[in-house]
Amino acid sequence: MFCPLHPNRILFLFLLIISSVSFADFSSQQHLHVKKQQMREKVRKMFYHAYDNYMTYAFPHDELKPLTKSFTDSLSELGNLKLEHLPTDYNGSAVTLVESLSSLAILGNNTEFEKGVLWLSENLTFDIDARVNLFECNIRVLGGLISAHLLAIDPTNRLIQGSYNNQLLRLSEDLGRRFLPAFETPTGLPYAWINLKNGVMENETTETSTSGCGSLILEMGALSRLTGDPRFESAALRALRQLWRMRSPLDLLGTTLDVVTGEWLEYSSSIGAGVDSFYEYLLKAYLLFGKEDYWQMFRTAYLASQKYFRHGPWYHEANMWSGEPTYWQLTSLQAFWPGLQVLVGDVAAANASHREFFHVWEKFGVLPERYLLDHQMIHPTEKYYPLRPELAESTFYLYQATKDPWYLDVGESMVKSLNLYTKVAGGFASVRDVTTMQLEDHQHSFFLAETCKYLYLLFDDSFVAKKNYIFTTEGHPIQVTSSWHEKLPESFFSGNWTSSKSGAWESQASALSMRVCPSMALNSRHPEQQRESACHVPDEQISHKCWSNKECGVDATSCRQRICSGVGFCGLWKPL
Ligand code: DMJ
Repeated sequence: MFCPLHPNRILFLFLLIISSVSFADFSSQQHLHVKKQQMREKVRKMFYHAYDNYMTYAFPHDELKPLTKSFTDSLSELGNLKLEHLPTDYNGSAVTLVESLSSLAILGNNTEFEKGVLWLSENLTFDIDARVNLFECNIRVLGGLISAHLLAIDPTNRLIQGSYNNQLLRLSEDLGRRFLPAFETPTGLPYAWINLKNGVMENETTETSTSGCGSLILEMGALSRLTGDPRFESAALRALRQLWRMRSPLDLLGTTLDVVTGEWLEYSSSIGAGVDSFYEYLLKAYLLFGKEDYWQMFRTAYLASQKYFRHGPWYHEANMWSGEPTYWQLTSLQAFWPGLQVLVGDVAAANASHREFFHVWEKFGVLPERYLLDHQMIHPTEKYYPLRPELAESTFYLYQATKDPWYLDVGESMVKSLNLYTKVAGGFASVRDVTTMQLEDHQHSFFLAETCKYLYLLFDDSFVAKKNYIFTTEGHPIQVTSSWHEKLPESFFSGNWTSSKSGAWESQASALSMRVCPSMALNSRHPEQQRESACHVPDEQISHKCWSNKECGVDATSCRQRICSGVGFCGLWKPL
């Protein structure tokens, strides 16, 4: 029997539904809150297990050997330098401590931060007869010191109780000066190796990588701004411009090159090892300094990478001259790319790739260094996982952009794996072979600088909230300030993140997204479905009709140029 409801009953039912919906909402928010809190504590424990063991068994040497509870002086070992080159009384440069400072600040451990700063102020010296890798020393030591200096002088952080007299800045300046002879080449491209005491060594190799000479601008630029000495920024910028001039007509760069002749040595190009942070620094230099130049270079390089490397969610390697695919491999370093894509607002592409990386992580328990995409198998010799941070980093950025709790689950699963497979009594050990989970006696400093930091920030972003930090490639935060930025505060760029709200969907996206792909509608009803790839260029006519190729755009999924068919329609036609 049909029984019409009394209006009061309708009202009552309506209120009941509303309250149960909001109760469900409330309890799921509560659940999220509790989960975040628990996970944050788990990551905090991980950090201190790694840090305390380093301080007990390795400090002041560079890195911890967690299986034998001993140390390695990796700053000078990076790139297989023989230890005989070092003075006998060399005790290391406390690289892991330098790398840990910004993480300690993020964890809110003011006491340990201050202790570390004071110890380094009194004991760290770069006047050592050691040949170091310029790129590694720049991102780990110079970046670590500059970031810690900026955190120490930031009155809102109150990290230092006593007085701080810019000791870390003076150390940074000293180190930066020792870098400068590396740039004295006919091309301005720096040598990959430099002796901290004696400059470039005789018969030094002239071979370097694209990332090696194209990812110095953040640290050296910041150093110039802080000291007033323009030489650091000029040297890094000159190298970057030279590298850019050497790009192919397809806007691709190779992987290795000669700093004296300026010739490419390895033509295969990718977003992974040997090139990765070059892309990252173009974008982040734009975010930090606001120079239009950086944006133009980044945009061109980014679109070329989408066009020639991307295959669905994957990125293969390609020949820089022909654009033809060379190696169909996933490398674990590539996993930073989705994080970078979030910064440009290319969230859909970021999400798709991130899922594939996580799929491989799940398949093995951790991410193998190299995975053959065409054979769906692990690379026969690169089966290791050295506690790399890149997947955690991208997971953090994607969670910031979407607030999709799925990314928290990803983080939880990573934390579980790290504790299960890599935690030992003496710290966290790298995995030598992900198929057997056999361990290796090395805890890289980036585990503290990046892996633990990004996992912590995933569950507790209070440190970054309301502040515009960019993170260097080694995870060291540098705040974006108007005094360093060409456009702030007048420009559109009012923060790293802009919020957009539409119905139930609330998201944050980089303000830059509008620059990459203006057709991305942030306020549409289902933005998660509508977000497009950055490379998308619509056909001129909605009907897709055309007279010539010029009227055709770029396909959003494959990033390939659409062409005009014989009967006058744009499409991804195979050439006849
Ligand atoms: C880090 O030292 C930096 O992120 C670098 O750019 C490449 N990756 C390692 C850690 O995997």
